[in-house]
Amino acid sequence: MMNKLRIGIVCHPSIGGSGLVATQLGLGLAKFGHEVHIIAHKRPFKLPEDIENVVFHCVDEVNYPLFEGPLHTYSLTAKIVEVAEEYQLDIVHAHYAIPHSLCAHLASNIARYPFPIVTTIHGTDVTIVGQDDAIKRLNTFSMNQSALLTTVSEFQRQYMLQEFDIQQPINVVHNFIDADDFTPALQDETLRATLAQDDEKILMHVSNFRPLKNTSTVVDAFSQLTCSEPVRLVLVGDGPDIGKIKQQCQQLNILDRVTFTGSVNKVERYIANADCLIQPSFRESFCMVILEAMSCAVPTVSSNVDGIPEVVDEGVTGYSFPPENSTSMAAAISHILSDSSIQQRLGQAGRERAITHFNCDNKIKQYVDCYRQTLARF
Ligand code: GMT
Repeated sequence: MMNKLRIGIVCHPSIGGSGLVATQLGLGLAKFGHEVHIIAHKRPFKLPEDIENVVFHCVDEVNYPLFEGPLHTYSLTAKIVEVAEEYQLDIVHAHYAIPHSLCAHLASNIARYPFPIVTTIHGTDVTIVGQDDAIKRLNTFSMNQSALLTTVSEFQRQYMLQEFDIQQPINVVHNFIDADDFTPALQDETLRATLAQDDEKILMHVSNFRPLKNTSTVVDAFSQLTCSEPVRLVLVGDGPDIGKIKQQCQQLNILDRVTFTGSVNKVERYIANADCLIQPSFRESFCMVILEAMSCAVPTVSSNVDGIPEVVDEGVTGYSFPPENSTSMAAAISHILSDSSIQQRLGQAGRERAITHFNCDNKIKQYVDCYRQTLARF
């Protein structure tokens, strides 16, 4: 290996795409021999203990009755300063502009020696939160203070260039998947039996049930299926819209054909047992769940917004439509579930695409190139 890098990774630890990608990146970098320091408010849900070359640094809360709430951003900044100085970090990689990149910038100014910052934009930080005028200024500032920006799709790169006055280079590094973790080999009759009857096909949706995931369209499409075989809708995850979804199912009188799993830890075990996945999001810079399904050889029916067309191969790994078009989604799902050879062909093509286009090791090497490029210019 060329010289080892000492990399700080700042991320959201909760269940969600950006934290997952940041954690997988940290583990991959460590596997290649780099020293990785993950800095977050709690241990990321996918970060095991005792991994060689990985140290987790928990940000302590600063709480005092004078303040309205805990001082998250200051305590994060202080922790980045402490870790950067103690371990002599070469670089800090912030996942999300606000607040992580801004905190890293502040930390670099406070630390005894400055370090360069790479910021990855995952989508929500600039497309949704970033639309607030005040936050937009902070986003623009923190992105321009980064030595290099990366983002997870070409769509997202174009969006950043159009919406923000960006002065720094933006590299696209698509998200990636470990095809040994997300594999059809995880199909498991015992788990499947807890989700559906033996004779039922499984249509699955996985999300955090926020409004942008458009979960009412999942239920609409399910209620319009025309397959001859029985189909069960399995909803994996939890979030603000789950109550509305239960009501919608009740009104349509289909509640007895829907399974709600709530939040799960090993989502791959569930996805591997699906016959088709539906993700009709209104916004999605990439959509990790679609890639996870492809890797498990599960065909996908999704919206065709933002970065999704870069993930799927239309008509080859699945089908995509405008987010409101539940009728076409229902027709595509019925087509897939009515013929197991179609299901298998699309699923297999998805797995091949996941392995060839979104290979974990290749993307990690791309990130290492980004770090070296940055250090050469710093
Ligand atoms: O979409 C979410 O609800 C979670 C969000 C996040 O910030 O973790 O996901 C964003 O980052 C993921 C990882 O890069 C992408 O796969 C998601 O498409 C992106 N979400 C949006 O753009 C809405």
